[in-house]
Amino acid sequence: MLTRIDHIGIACHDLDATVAFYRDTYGFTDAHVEVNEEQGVREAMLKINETGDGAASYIQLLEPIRDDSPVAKWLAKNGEGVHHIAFGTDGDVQDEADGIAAKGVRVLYDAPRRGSMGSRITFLHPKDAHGVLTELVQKP
Ligand code: MC0
Repeated sequence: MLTRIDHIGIACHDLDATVAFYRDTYGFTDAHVEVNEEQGVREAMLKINETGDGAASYIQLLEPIRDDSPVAKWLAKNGEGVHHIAFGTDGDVQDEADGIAAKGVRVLYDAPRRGSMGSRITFLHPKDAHGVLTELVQKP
């Protein structure tokens, strides 16, 4: 079952400056930063709150590290802003994806890939989700 908004992904040109904006403007200070080579990003997860299932919600800031990465491509076309929404599942993310695929939505990966903080992730095609790139997340 999808139980929460795990994170909102926001594309940015300068990760450090954008983290500073979220820290100074909103007071979000709990930041986890990592590089995801496969996805072509350096990213920061800013924790917002704990949720009832013991997980949390995050703002995810994404800076491309390669010109051919999805985020670089998206930034070149749209500029900075909301890139995707991610729903968290309390079960197996592949089972969740299979159930959604059975409803006619394209799942972008054959098998889950590594996401932030050791999570297992997959994506749904934005053209099948009313224009929203949608990620499914299973916490480790
Ligand atoms: C592209 N489109 C989007 C979009 N990206 N629409 C809404 N939101 C987005 N983020 C639209 C384009 O405007 C275009 O529409 C159509 O989809 C095809 O886009 P494209 O520019 O030709 O790009 P493609 O087809 O090469 O790739 C799009 C696709 C790709 C969604 C398949 O971006 C992808 O594989 N994304 C999943 C991986 C990803 O985004 N990784 C970065 C976050 P028109 O109407 O112009 O044809 S990594 C992450 O988030 C990890 C670290 C984590 O959470 O742990």
